[in-house]
Amino acid sequence: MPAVDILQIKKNLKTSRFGQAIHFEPSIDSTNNWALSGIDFGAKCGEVFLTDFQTRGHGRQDRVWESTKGKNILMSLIDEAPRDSGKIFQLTLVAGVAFQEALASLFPSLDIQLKWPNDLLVYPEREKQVERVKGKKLAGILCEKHSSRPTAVIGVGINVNSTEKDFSEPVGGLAASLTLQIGSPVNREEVISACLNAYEKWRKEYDRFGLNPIRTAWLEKTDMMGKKVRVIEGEKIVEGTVNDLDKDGFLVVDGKKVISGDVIIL
Ligand code: BT5
Repeated sequence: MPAVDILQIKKNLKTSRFGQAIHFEPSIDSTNNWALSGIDFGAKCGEVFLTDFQTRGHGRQDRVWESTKGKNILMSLIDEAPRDSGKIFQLTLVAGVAFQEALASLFPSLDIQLKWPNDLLVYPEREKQVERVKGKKLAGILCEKHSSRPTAVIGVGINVNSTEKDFSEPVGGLAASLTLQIGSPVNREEVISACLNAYEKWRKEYDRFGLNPIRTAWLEKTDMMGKKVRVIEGEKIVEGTVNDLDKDGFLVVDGKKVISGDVIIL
């Protein structure tokens, strides 16, 4: 696969901010780490960090994010952190809504749904379903705050051209890629431009009106509501039914707010 083509990404950008500066390295430890340290060297909001391969790509709690060289999207954006540091997590929801919208508009045949707090899942086409099957993880978002500045980094890993043999044993059964769903190779640059365009649009919406419109869009792009789930928050494991996404962006399960953790749809 050729390296990601920055000029091709820029050709389709409609943003005034996100992606106006794009940095690319063929290999890096993690684009989130790279963007966070870039801030120390003067990198500004809107700058984008892309790579073809990560040696220490990570998810939450330092879990490994795997990706075969040159096949997928590994991208981090620098953004202003909300003034209230407790709300940084809300940027994960902004990004989720934006990236779901971008992917759903490029690939209208796919059923792509948000899973709280940071996943995009893809389900087999509805028509083909005999009974409800589990969604597979197409993308994961990791939002991290800079240690001393009011700046955040939004990282996203999107499985674009990975095939089944590219995934490791435990991840393979739970992961999906665009090419596996569509059945043909997918242009990464087009997906990146669409994601940046959508992120800028939804970020402006969040700036103007707060979480409310994001919450409404998020609820339209998820099928978690009413589902039975298992929530794992550290040592605590509870099962219940998802009732809502509350006004602050927390999941509500059996009337109780879930602040963080892993949610398994049962
Ligand atoms: C996430 O974490 O889903 C956030 C992943 C963010 C990755 C991006 S890549 C660019 C940027 N730079 C970084 O270093 N990170 C960001 P979490 O919810 O903790 O999920 C992690 C779990 O997803 C792992 O423990 C695996 O089970 C699974 N996983 C790992 N690689 C995967 C893949 N390629 N596709 C689907 N699932 C995967």
